[in-house]
Amino acid sequence: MINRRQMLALTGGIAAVAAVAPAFSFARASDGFFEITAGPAKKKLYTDGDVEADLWAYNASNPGPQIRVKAGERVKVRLINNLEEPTSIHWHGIRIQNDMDGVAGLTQDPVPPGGTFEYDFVVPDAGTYWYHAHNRSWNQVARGLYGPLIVEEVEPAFDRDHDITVVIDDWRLRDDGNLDLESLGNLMDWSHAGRLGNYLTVNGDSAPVFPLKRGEAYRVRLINVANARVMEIGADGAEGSILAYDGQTLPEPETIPSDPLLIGPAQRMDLLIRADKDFPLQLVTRGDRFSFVEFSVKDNEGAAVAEVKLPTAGTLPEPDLSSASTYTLEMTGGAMGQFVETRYNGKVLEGEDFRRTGQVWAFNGVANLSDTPFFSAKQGETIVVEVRNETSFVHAMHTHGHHFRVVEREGSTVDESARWRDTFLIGPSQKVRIAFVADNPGKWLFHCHMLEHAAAGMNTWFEVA
Ligand SMILES: [Cu+2]
Repeated sequence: MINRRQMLALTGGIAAVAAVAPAFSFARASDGFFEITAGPAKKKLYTDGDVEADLWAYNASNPGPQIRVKAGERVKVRLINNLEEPTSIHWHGIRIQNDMDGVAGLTQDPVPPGGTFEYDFVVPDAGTYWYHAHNRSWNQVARGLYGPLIVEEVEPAFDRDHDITVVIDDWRLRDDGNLDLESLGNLMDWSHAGRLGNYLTVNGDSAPVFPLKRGEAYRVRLINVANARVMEIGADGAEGSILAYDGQTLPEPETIPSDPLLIGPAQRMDLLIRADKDFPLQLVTRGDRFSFVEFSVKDNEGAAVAEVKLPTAGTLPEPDLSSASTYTLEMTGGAMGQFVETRYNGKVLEGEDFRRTGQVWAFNGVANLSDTPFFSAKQGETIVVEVRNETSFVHAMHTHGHHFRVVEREGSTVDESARWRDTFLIGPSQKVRIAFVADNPGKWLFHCHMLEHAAAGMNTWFEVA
């Protein structure tokens, strides 16, 4: 097997080919539904590999077709399942109507092979989102079942030529360039940091180059679709600011810090970039830096540089901490974790049960979903969840149907108070408190977005009446 250093090093050589933001196309059926077919597809990922990789893809494309709509519009998608196993689509970060959330086993039945499902929902907030398979997602997302979902402002702040989507994935490939399927489901990955890849792509390509015009302002939408990799991204040379986290625009842009940008699995970050000279984005890992995308600056031939009107922040209901109901979530399990009695499907796990069931993590002593919710909220109630990570690993916790504020992060001096998020990172032994208004009725998943951790127990759900 190619080791991580060799493979990541491959992305160090920037491709000579200029890649513009890919044009995505859709078949729209006569009844107005976009059709998305999940099925097998081939694509060469590893440029020096011998073979095309056998992927699972939406409309035979990796990433899946880019869905672009405007805030307040309806999205109608007919999912057609041409896979060999059941599937569903989750619309990550959308404050969506519950029965359209796409969580197989909680908000809908999985769509069987040969079956279809019609998603029909309104997107309330402009921002950067994505969609992905939500049945056996540790397997289906790893094979390529995801795509960007971009909700434009009603009056877009940037035109299409100045709005760049950067979908970043890490794949685990074999020497010949095909997917390493044998390692899927490996309990070693499940009980450690999740299934990390050894090869990065951007919009399904190796190290693409995006041309920019000198001095002009661009929005760059970064989306981490990796199963488990927390990406530390060096953006030295990028002059600009952070406009949004997880799809929600900040009231005031933040300056891009000199430290690498930290983007966990499923998280997004929108940057405002204005460049005078070429610069790469680099993955920082174990002290090394690997360029995985380059922005190449061209003269704008004396044309006037357009003024930018910044996007404005949305209006989410602000949590009222004085009246909040507080719940505690203890995360336990995994390698090097303290042993805690764990129940799965109502039964205490012991001995060989862990290996047999693959349930090696737990929330409050329960692995995966139980019949009763973690908590039940009244609609409009402010909820505070105090999450205590009693494990030896970092996690990426995701709430469905709601964005939240991080109101306390143990040991941190970073001011996160202006940010809304749908996914937060929590370090080993760290305590984080989040707060949100439970305003969206239904049954909502709350889970680790390191997909192996979720499959191995880090899943719970809450109910809003
Ligand atoms: Cu995790």
